[in-house]
Amino acid sequence: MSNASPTGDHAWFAESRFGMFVHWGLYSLAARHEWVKNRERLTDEDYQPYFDHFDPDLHDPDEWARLAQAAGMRYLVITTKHHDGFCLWDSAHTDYKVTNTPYGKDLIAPLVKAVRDRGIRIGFYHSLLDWHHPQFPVDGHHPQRDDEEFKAANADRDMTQYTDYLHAQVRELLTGYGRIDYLFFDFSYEGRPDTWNGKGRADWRSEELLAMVRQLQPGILVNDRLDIPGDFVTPEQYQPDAPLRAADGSPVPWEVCQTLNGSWGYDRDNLDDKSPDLLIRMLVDTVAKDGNLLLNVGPTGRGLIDPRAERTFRAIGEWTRLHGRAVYGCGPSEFTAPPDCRYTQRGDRLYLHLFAWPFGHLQLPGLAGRVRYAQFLHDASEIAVQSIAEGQAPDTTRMSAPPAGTLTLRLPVRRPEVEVPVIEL
Ligand code: H79
Repeated sequence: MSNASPTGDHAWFAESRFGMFVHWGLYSLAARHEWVKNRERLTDEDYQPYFDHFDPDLHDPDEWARLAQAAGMRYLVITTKHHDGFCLWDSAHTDYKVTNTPYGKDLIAPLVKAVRDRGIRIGFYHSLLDWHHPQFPVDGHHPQRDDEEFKAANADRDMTQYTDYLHAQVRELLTGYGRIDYLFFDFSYEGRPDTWNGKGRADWRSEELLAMVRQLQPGILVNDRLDIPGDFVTPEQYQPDAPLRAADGSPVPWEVCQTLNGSWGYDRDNLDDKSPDLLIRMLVDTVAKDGNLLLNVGPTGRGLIDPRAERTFRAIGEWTRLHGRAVYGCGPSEFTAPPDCRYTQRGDRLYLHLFAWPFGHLQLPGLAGRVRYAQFLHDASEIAVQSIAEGQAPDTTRMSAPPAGTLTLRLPVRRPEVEVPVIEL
């Protein structure tokens, strides 16, 4: 793990494999992507109505925790502040916070409690960017990047003052809410033509920030977006094609974050939802490559998870309830899975996930003589197996026979009615 500082408590993280990401803030009222302020070049004044109308009267943190649990998720990560700078907790360092909206109450403490009460781990997402803070220098990602007045005002913006604010708020979050298991900072960027005035470790004072985080919350896991190594790396909306490795070949803990429809914040008119079947395959694919899946939902301005997202999460939960043994605490296998399949493994149990349904037989190279028993996971029904031992002549009466060492599974003609059938070997 040379690429990651080994101080965080990785055991629960690798065991959990599946978490819920929650993007919630003022942009949930705009309901058209969490980057709306940037995309539409909205000024603070344009954005103010969302602050003035933020009143999630139907919000029940236990409902979210229950849904995460029903989906089979073992941790929940909430946006404490996104790039727009709006704070979901009662920070002493700003007025731009939930307690000054019509809602008037802290949202973080009740959520942390609800999540903890259900035995789910809690993580905080915290934006490094801040498009509201008056000292945050305008850069290529800023909504006012094309505004000459704003650029000129950069001369009066003092990054150190913003970074002091960043550190003070992180300190608040890590002292006021009990044990926090996980931190997702977002994000660092080079000074390229499109992100002139990029920001990184020197701007955030990342070493100092990380040292404070670890001192306040020993064992906490911190992601890799401070522009210095963290405890895990974070591909975003992208499935790596193999387990991630450090230069010395050692495994690197990783977590892919994925959206339901391409937007992190609630996006009313975006119907581009991934199916439960696709999302389950993404979860399996992730575990087969030794990673975690952090699946996002963007609740509405009323504080509800919309029915479409809820149906999807419940459908995933149907699958994880029956197939959790092939996910939690599992990792990659030394064996190579046949086409359209993935292997996950825990100890001497090998799990074969079938993304496509084969024609009656499935050949598993290298497994002859190594499998005592095979069964479907969802109903514990036996699967007949036939080994062709090493050195044994293949049956010459057949047109083509599998090579020696292959294990043949005899599958039913009809595909079981689960999203992704799993065979336990
Ligand atoms: O919080 C979620 C996103 O809002 C945030 N990270 C996740 C977890 C994020 N999205 N994009 N980025 C971070 C990197 C920046 C991408 C950009 Fe663009 C590409 C900025 C400008 C071009 C995407 C497209 C955002 C605006 C236009």
